[in-house]
Amino acid sequence: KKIVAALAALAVSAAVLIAPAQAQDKKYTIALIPGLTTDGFYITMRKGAQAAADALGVNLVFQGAPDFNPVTQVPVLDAVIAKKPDAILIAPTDKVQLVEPLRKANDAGIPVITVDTFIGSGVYQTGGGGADFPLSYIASDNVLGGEIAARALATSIGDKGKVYVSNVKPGISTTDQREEGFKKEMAKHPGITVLETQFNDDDANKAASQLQAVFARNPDLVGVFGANLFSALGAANGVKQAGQTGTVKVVAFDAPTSIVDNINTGLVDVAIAQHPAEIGYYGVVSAYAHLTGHSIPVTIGTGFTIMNKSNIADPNISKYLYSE
Ligand code: T6T
Repeated sequence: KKIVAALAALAVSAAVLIAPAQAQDKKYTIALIPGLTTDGFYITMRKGAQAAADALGVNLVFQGAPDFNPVTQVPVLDAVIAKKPDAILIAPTDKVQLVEPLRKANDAGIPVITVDTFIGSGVYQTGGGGADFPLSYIASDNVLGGEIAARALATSIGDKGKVYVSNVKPGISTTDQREEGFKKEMAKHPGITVLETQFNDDDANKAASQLQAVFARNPDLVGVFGANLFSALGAANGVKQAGQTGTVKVVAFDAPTSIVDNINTGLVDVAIAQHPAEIGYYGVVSAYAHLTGHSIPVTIGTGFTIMNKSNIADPNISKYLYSE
């Protein structure tokens, strides 16, 4: 009887001990604001974020603008701040223009983590003020990505001839860094001339017409680096429309599913896939770790997968193609 009574008492005290812990179990809401909603890169990032949210019992809100533009992203951010989520993950569409809008979130006590792109210099938590308030930056190494692209293009064109970068617009951390890495590497290839960058505002049609205009001015053009998904798809279409498939080589950043056909037909030589699902997953995990009292790394670097004709059929490679 004594033993039963003791066990019962133990059970009661255990229940008392457990109950407050359960009562504290808060369901966190984490908002993910992409660069834009209709981009396979961010759609894939959302999937990774959702996988982590499901595993951790977090409520994930995905809210973004239809285009990659601070003018449309800032009102979305303001609306998200007004709903007071527990944390914000955001791909800021401009290094400078998103600083003050994001400071509002930080001042309201909402932790900010940037995914894919950064604000300021991308070096956070230095104590230096300015744009260093986000807790963490989770992304690809975009300078390295640009260097990889340059080496691939140099190989494709036999290390000589004229090339250019098809890019989005200045002020975006990712695509600025890709161009920087590309030019840094190309400086080591004296036989290659890098022509003036063409900015397409993330419009594939514009990138296609620019390719044709550059080719008209430079009939000896041998290559182009498309510095993001729409730049690359557009530049590749431009090459096709100019009837230069295989003659003007294309190296693409990003890996939408349509890149498979472009690789198989020889329109695109190499695609550099980022790992957006990984960025989303670790974004949510980091926010959750912070919210539950753990310290988190100030940067998390995610990887690349290099795709070409010889490996694109391999499931270990094709699994990195982006979702639609
Ligand atoms: O390349 C990605 C992303 O990394 C960049 O910041 C913006 O463009 C993409 O979303 C592709 O369209």
